[in-house]
Amino acid sequence: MSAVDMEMVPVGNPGNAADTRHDPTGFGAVPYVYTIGKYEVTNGQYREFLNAKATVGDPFGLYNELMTSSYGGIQRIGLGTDESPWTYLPKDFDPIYDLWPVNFVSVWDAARFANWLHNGQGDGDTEQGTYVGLDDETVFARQPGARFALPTENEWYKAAYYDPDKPGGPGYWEYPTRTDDRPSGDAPPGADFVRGSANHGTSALFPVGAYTAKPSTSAYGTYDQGGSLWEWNETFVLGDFFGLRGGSFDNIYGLDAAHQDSYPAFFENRIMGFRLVGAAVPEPSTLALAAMCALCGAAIAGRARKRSHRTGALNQL
Ligand SMILES: [Ca+2]
Ligand SMILES: [Ca+2]
Repeated sequence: MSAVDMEMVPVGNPGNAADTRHDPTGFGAVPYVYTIGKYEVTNGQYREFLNAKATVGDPFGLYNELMTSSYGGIQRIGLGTDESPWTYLPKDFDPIYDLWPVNFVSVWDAARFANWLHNGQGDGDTEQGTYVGLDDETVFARQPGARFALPTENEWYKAAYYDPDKPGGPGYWEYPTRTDDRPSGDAPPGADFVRGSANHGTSALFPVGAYTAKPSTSAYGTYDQGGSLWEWNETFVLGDFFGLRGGSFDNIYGLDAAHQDSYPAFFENRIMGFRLVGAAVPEPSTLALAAMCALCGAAIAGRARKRSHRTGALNQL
C-alpha cells in the first residue's frame, strides 16, 4: 500500500489583519504560521485511507456508494468481510479519477482522515489525535499538537484571499485567483489571462490543479480554492452546521470572499470536498511563536460554541 503524500504550501505573514469588507468581525486573520494543502484532497488520497481503515465493515461510513456515480471516483470490490475484504479502486478502473477531488464526504469523514494522517496512516486511529468528539458537534474540537486538520475558516480564507504582495499594500482579493473580478469558468488549463480561470459552472470535475493559466492560484500557491468543490472548514456556524467556502463546478456563485456557506456536518454530496492544513516547520525566528501557540492551543481545547471564539491550534512543531 502506498502512503498518502499530501503537498502542502506554507502560509506565512502571521499577524495579518482581518478582512472586514464583508463582515464586521472580519475573516482571515491568523496569528501563526501554518501550511495548507496545495490542492483539494483527491480520490487517490482518500482511497488509501479507505484501503487502510474500511476493508472489513465500514462502521464510520467512510465510503459512500455515490462515489461510483457520475461525479464520484471510487469503487470497491469484495464483500467487506474477513474472508472477502473490500478493496477500493478508481471508478471504472480508470486512474484519472484518482486525480479528481474527493466528494461525498462529511465533516466527520474529513476529520477522521485528518486523525488518521495525524496518527501516521496505516493502522492509525481515526477516533482521536487531531480531533476528539467526532459525530458530536458540541464536543468536536481540534486538539493542541494537531499535525493535520481541517482548516479553520480564517485559515482557509487567508490562504485563498490574502496577498502580502497585493499592489498598493498587503490585503485581500475578492477571488482566490488574485483577482477582484470573477474568474472565467472555462475548461482547464484556462484561457483567461486577465481574470484567471477556475472550475465553476462547468458541470464537470477535472483533476486537481488543472487550471494552470495565470493567474490560477492564490498568493500562497493553492489551486482550486475557488470552484471545483466547496470545501468544508472546521468552523462551527450554528446548530450542527459547519462552514463551507469557495463554490463548486455546479454553480458560478460562491467563489468570492463575501460568500460564506454552511451545511450540517453529516451532509455528503457531489459538490462538497475539503483540503487540510498542517503544522508549519518552524524557522528559527518562529520558535517564540511556536511556544505562544502551544499555549493558545491548550486554551481552546474546551470548545466554545461561538465562531468568534475558535482559533487555530496547530502545533508549531
Ligand atoms: Ca461518510
Ligand atoms: Ca474548491
